[in-house]
Amino acid sequence: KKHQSLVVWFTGLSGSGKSTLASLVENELYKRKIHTYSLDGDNIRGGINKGLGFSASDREENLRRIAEVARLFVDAGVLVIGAFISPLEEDRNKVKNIIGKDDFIEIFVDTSVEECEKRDVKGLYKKARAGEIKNFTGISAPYERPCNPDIIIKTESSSIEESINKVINYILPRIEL
Ligand code: GGZ
Repeated sequence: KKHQSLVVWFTGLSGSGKSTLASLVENELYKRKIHTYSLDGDNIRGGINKGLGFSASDREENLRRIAEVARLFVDAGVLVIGAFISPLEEDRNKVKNIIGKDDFIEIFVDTSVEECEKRDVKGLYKKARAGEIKNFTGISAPYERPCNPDIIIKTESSSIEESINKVINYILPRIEL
């Protein structure tokens, strides 16, 4: 069965390039008149999940609620793009089960912690190293590489165009046009 609505889920470290990719992919889908909505830390952690932090249990609850919201959007016929670190395989599997495995595409943005730390766009790695941010993924909290992602994007060795094409070419045949 083909769907117009499903969830395209980007997982990877802070600074891996998830949000950048997500927004470029959304642009491409927009050009093709596909109705999308992006969920990310900015519109989730500041609102519905205000009050949740970065302990393992807060991350689990963060992701559970996001999955429930994403499911509602899918029911409403919208293609959801999610960009969350979602560091644990178990939590990602729970997300997948809430959304439904047939409506879930997992994209691993595989950028090494060394590279993310070198980029350090927001200065968070520096703060994490200094102990000013606790439980920081990749430094003082775990990131488990996905066991079986649908797509792996290596931002250190592929161009942004290549990466976008890889995602778009995977999505398009899976949605009704
Ligand atoms: C990881 C943190 C932390 C800690 C604040 N660990 O690069 P950013 O800044 O803009 O995106 C990161 C965002 C991660 O939120 P998620 O909801 O995606 O995380 S999870 O899926 O694990 O629930 C980062 C910022 O929040 N941030 N503290 N300790 N990232």
